[in-house]
Amino acid sequence: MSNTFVDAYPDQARFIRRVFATSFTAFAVGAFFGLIQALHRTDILRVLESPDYYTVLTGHGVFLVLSFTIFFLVGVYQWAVTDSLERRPVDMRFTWGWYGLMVLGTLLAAFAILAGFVEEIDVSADTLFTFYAPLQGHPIFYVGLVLFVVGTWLAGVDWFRSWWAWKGDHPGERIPLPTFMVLTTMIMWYISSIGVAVAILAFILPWTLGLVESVNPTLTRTLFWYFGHPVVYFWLLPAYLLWYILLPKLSGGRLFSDPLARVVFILFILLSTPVGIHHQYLDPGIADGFKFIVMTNTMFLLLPSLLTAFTVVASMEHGARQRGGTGYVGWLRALPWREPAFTGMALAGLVFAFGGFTGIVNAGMNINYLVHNSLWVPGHIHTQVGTATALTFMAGSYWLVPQLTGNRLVGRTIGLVQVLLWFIGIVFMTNSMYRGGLVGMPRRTAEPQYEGFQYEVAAGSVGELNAQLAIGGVLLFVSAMLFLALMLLTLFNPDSEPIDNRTIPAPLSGPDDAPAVLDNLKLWTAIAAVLVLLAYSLPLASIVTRGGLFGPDIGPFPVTIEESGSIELVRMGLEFALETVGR
Ligand code: HEM
Ligand SMILES: [Cu+2]
Repeated sequence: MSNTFVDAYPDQARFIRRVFATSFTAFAVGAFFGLIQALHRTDILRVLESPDYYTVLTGHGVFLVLSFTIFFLVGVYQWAVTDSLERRPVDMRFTWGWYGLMVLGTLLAAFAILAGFVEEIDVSADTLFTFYAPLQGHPIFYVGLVLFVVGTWLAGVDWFRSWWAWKGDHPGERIPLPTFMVLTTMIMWYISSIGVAVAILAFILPWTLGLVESVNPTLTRTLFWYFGHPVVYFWLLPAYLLWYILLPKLSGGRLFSDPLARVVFILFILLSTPVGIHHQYLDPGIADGFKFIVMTNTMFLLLPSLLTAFTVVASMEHGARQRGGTGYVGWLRALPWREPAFTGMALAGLVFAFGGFTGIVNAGMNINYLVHNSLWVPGHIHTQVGTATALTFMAGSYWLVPQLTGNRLVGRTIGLVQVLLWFIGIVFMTNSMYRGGLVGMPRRTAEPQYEGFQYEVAAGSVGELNAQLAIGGVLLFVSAMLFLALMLLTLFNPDSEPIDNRTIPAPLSGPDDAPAVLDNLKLWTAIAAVLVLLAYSLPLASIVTRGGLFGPDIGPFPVTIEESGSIELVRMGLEFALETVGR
């Protein structure tokens, strides 16, 4: 008799399966768009006109870094809370409610993006996933984003409610580590997503609806990046959760230190938000002094990542030694390398380290000038969220999905090939992107070659870089499709039982070794708020003083939206909704 998650919580498992299916659908579309981009910008195969490249790129960004990652996050967090508190949500209808809101938001945003391909529909949102002014998309796009974010807020409320209910039954007990990670992530998310909510609701949406004449672009950019940096941790922290909770178990051991894990998550609450301006080193209108302070803060963010590297590798070593591994490095051989869930996560961690080093380059105020807006940046993106996160999610699914379905994983060896293919594909593609960026190849363009201009590549050639990018992109796409196929087959593989049970072994150093103050979430939230005020009040005040709340009158660029019937419809819908709520 198996003891899986679905045996204990069948309706929860059904819910999480649905959430994962949504996430994987977004992944499929996004990966397909990625393939189109890789082949188009290297001029190997062009299935679209170049102007449509921006529609594809917007879809790629939004579907992957917002839909795929965040739906996976809410699925994995739902699992983590239920499993570690050993209780169902207070009200399952509420749970389905926020999921429904997130789906509705995604559908609206997806419609606005994809309608850009259809000339007959007067709707488009080629704003890229960094949707600040002066790029302007159709209001439906922003309404969708807002609903999606509100959905995630309610998901957090749901998890906090579960925790409060649990606390009533377990007075004085330490918060179980997985739930602790969920709650701290959500605190970070509440603090940071306020920025994007204000940007959209107060400025961008009224502007696209024609209610205000113009916006202050520096202000909307700053509000966007206020959220735009922490959102990268929102993608990453569920991967951290899997590294801390699942990886030690898969290695055959136990988590090295629960207290260190708690410290890491607290550090993310404190440090994630006050650094967003590091995306604006080249923006005029923000004084160098502020940028310099932000650079210093950013370098502190290395700390939680280094602590994580230490804790996770120590846990793996412990596991390997439990399995008979010996020697300074010889223990590495004793790890379960034939297990795709393990190998995928280990490779993801390796790539993450490399992404961290390139992130230091981006973070440096002076060398940032060298790589800014070049192909280097998507190189960095694909090592971080595109691999550390995405590959961990895929690898984690090889363990989680059998838990959620009660079925044995289909094609373990193919799974191993799949994670290796992703790793090889990312090495090719990002190698090309990093090197291309260093010689000045621009990002976000269908036509990176200029007439009568040659890139000076120190070693190799532009042709070789293009070939690597295209080969890498194809391998990644094949890998993504293999993953999805294995997931589908596993879902339809009844009459089988998973090999593993759901118990997560206790850490070597448990929660009782952690100072009680770590669990004082109110205290950390207050300190985080103070740090945010310190980092942002002066820059924002100076931006508003100089440019005004709604800015000088600037025209939207370049995706102008004409007053049209569909905008009128959205406006009427919003007015109706406001009236209904007001009543
Ligand atoms: C099949 C796998 C993938 C392929 C072939 C691929 C390919 C590409 C290419 C070629 C670009 C550069 C476009 C340009 O600047 O002109 C790009 C950008 C990007 N990719 Fe991917 N990618 C893949 C998977 C992913 C994943 C899994 C993520 C995140 C979870 C991701 C996130 C991004 C982001 C955020 C950008 C930047 C978008 C922008 O500049 O607005 N990609 N991708
Ligand atoms: Cu950042």
